[in-house]
Amino acid sequence: MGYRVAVIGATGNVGREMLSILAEREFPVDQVVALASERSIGREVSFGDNDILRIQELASFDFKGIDIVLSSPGAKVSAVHSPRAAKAGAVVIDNTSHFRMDPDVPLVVPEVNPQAIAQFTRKGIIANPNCSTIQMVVALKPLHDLAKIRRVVVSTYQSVSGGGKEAMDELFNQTRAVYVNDPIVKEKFTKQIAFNVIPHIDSFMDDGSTKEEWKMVVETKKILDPSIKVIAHCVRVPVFIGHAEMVNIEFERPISAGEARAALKRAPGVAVVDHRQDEGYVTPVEVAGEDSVYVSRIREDSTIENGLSMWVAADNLRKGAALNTVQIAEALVKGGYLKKAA
Ligand code: 11C
Repeated sequence: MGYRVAVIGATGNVGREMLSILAEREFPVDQVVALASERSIGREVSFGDNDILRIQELASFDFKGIDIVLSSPGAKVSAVHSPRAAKAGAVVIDNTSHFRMDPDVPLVVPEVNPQAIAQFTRKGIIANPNCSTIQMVVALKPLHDLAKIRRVVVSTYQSVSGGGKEAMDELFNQTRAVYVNDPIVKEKFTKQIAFNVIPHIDSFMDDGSTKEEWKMVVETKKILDPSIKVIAHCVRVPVFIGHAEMVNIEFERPISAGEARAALKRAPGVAVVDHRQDEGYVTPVEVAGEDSVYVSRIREDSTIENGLSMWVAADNLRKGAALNTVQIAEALVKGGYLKKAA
């Protein structure tokens, strides 16, 4: 006996990854339903190596009898359909930004704040953080436990897959256009992304930061510790999959690179590759398809008191999104939170 699972946004980058990770990790399912908007009706998606699921329309789908919903459409779609699914009795794990800062919705990274899962009973919804936040807090958690973090300065190098399939197509098409001397067409990105970097992800806010940068600040506080000060600089780079971050940290007490490396090596979900030599670090192309958050380039920063810098890379579609939602679902099962026993 397993669970009845619905995936919303099943044709998107993250939705397809959710289906493949559910199958890969042998999540106990009795039934899997793939949901998307009307324009995807009739399309098919794979579930594992052998099963093909026909897309059903989200708007008319009745969630009665569904145990778990993994939801990754746009935030506006989630705003309507996640509460609808929760009202019908499902536990919803929502990968959009819509519910993340709702005080009645836990924002969960299982390696960091698994205890927060229990709060799902308030609304029936658990929020999955932004990809750039997830990989950073997985790496910060063991260091915060060791020497209490005061302040974090993070600069990101985010792949285009964070912007969806159309953004990946835009990088491909622009790259091709440069080689064959065709005009550069911009649709998702405000500037040319091929052979360029863009210091702008999501919309601008009144204080000059972008929403992506704001998310990294407020989500880190909600997940890890509200007293940590964070400033983020989020940059899109011409990479298809895998976000990287240079993270500079100020602690309450001195911490050596050796101590940090040892704590990170013991931490769940973290892989340390830090050899201080050519190729002795991990880059985004190597993390695509991997589950761990990779930490490299760990070194002390003598320009501030108790400072340390590190490089953090992870697959934004897996640990940054789909894998984290499936891990939350696994934690719900393990914690005995779901009505039916597997
Ligand atoms: C990006 N981090 O790389 C974004 C994608 O709030 O879930 C995820 C947006 C979100 O473009």
